[in-house]
Amino acid sequence: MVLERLQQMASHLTGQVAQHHPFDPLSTDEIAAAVAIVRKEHADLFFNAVTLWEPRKEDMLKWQSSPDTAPKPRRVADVVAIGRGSKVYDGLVDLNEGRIVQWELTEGVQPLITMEDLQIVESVVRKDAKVIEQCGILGIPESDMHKVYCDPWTIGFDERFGSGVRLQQALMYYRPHPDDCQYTYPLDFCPIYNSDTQEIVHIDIPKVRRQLNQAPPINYHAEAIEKEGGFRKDIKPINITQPEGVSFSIDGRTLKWQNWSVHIGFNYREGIVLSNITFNDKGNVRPVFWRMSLAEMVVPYGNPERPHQRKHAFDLGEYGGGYMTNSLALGCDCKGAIHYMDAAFVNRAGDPQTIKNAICIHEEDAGILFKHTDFRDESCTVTRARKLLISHVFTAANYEYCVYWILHQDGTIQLEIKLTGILNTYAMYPGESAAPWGTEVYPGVNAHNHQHLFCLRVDPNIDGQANTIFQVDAVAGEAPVGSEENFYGNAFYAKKTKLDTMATGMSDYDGSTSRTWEMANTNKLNPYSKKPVSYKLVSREVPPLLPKEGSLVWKRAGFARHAVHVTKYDDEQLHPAGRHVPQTSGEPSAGLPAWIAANPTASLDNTDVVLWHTFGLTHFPSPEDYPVMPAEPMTVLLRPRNFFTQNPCMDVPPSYSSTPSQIAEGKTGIRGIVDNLSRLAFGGKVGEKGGSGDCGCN
Ligand SMILES: *[C@@H]1O[C@H](CO)[C@@H](O)[C@H](O)[C@H]1NC(C)=O
Ligand SMILES: *[C@@H]1O[C@H](CO)[C@@H](O)[C@H](O)[C@H]1NC(C)=O
Ligand SMILES: *[C@@H]1O[C@H](CO)[C@@H](O)[C@H](O)[C@H]1NC(C)=O
Ligand SMILES: *[C@@H]1O[C@H](CO)[C@@H](O)[C@H](O)[C@H]1NC(C)=O
Ligand SMILES: [Cu+2]
Repeated sequence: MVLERLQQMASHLTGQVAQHHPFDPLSTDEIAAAVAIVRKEHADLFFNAVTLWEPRKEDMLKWQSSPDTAPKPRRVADVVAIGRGSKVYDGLVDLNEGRIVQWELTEGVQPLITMEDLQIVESVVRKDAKVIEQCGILGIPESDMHKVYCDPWTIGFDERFGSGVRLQQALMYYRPHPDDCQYTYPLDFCPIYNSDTQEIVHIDIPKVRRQLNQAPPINYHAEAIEKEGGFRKDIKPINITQPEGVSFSIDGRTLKWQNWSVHIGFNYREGIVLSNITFNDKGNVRPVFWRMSLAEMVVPYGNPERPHQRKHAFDLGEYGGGYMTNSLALGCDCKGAIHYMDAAFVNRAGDPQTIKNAICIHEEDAGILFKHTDFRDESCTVTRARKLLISHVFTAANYEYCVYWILHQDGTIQLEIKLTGILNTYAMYPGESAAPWGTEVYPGVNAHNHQHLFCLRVDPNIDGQANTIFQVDAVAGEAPVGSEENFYGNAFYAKKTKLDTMATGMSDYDGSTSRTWEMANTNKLNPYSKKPVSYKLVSREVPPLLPKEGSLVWKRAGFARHAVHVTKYDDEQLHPAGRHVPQTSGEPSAGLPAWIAANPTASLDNTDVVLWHTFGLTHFPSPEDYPVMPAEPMTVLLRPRNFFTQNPCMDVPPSYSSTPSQIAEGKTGIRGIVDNLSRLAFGGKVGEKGGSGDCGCN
């Protein structure tokens, strides 16, 4: 009977499997099938992740070049399951064949903490006698335990407990009223929770106690603002109208827009994954990037008092940027004509789950694309830009991360991340100074210094897989003033340094040389510049990892030691802090440092390489960040350099264009139509202050 059902499911699935593009995330049916196949052989497990095991690049390239004769890469599920006694199983399930192809018990690791793992902790904490006792010491009676909350974090690594048992640390808070912001009322102790036995196994209690904050609540929700005098009334609506719809199309999960083509994937860990990014250059479809994602991040906090050293969440590797993703709403998260994509995951029990509207795709006006006026005669060309955004937003306990992958018409790809949400906070005792490791952002609320360091993984495919990475520095000519080569001393140039082996393929940021990195195809020169076709990584928010060499964070977050690491491509290398991140000791460092150590002499010259870029910001909190932070943006650009033979977007229709001859023949110049280009703000007549004219432009 069971077998029959499985066979039915399998034949139904074979049809399904055939339809998918090999890069598509697993569908809910495929997740259910993978779970059923695992269950057939292994009972009594709960599921941590069932996600697409991406096709091997070699197979994918073969299929791409001869889709009719080469086999289409199979659909394979990458499974992480947890058994009794914190036993971790890593497996692969071939969905085409309906069988397990790999199944291993992995010792000494802990897979990431899911939302379900997190949800349980609060109820356990509230009932725990020792926690109740600690709350009592801070002035919270047992009858108020329902007002006690916790943000369960991964424990990071605590040398007292190691990595054999699955643990979380509960950052404790209090809400006088359910609608109050708990971060105003942090509690000073930190229970440690065992996920396996679902009990509190230890409580870290500071030497100096900090009583419950007595400051009045400060909140940001609408009800609170109404009570504080209400909202400002001087905001007029801005309506976005796209009367003819959008300028992009989507076939399966492949998006086409303005010469770009990109496959949009999604997984529980990285969130959005962009694959097979190509640019149609006058009919010639040119590969640009094979795969791009946010692969990891770490948020180290800078307060040395124990146990705050444990606060350094790897939000992707320890929680999953996909698992924590929000369902997006029109007019709130994105505005205009939107296309959404859902995301499918497994839950603990093995059932498929869907997050509706996890990805938002839309266009926005992007200001001037290019413009030039001939100052002699008012002839002018001005063209407006638009951009296409592929975005998702995830909530990591107190923080929100808004991730925007942006395509531009000039061939640029931009990754913008906005940080918002709420600061992580800690309690203070009377007279305590938060400085220098934190800031008192509200009476009695200490927000610790911290960094947000993101790791962007870029697999370049600049006119092919054989690429080379150069560090580029703007430097003065070496020869001294008065020398023959540099007599006036004004010489400067772009100094290129090849990152040529794994051991030397790393580079720090240097703002003083406007350092950038070039991903180049040295086999192909631009016919004009005679320079290799390339894409340049421009990133200016690149703080060094502040936890010192040899520190716990330095050991665990090896990827963050340098702004750029380059590795030789390996299908297995997706997670720069390791496949299973929670409770790693960093001894030895997993991920990038291990890969480099294993293959130090591997050449990175003119071969298939991957660039890992760590960027972000160092956050010294301030009262303006409280009780909710206005979004702070950060940007990374990937710009074509010597890739095209001219500005690639001159065929975007201009808003206004005239030539000197047309002006000479009487066409109105740009100054003549100035007031006609847009509706003026105050609706008056042309020529008057605040005049209005009909739009003379496109
Ligand atoms: C990558 O995209 C190009 C079109 O832009 C397409 O021809 C090719 O088949 C795609 N490759 C894969 C593996 O989907
Ligand atoms: C603008 O949008 C608002 C809110 O969506 C709507 O109520 C209003 O009618 C719109 N106005 C126009 C002119 O389309
Ligand atoms: C962009 O694509 C269009 C066709 O969609 C083509 O006419 C145009 O030449 C392309 N532009 C560039 C710069 O390749
Ligand atoms: C600009 O607007 C004025 C008044 O509405 C009109 O007389 C003039 O012809 C317009 N110019 C153009 C170039 O459309
Ligand atoms: Cu911050």
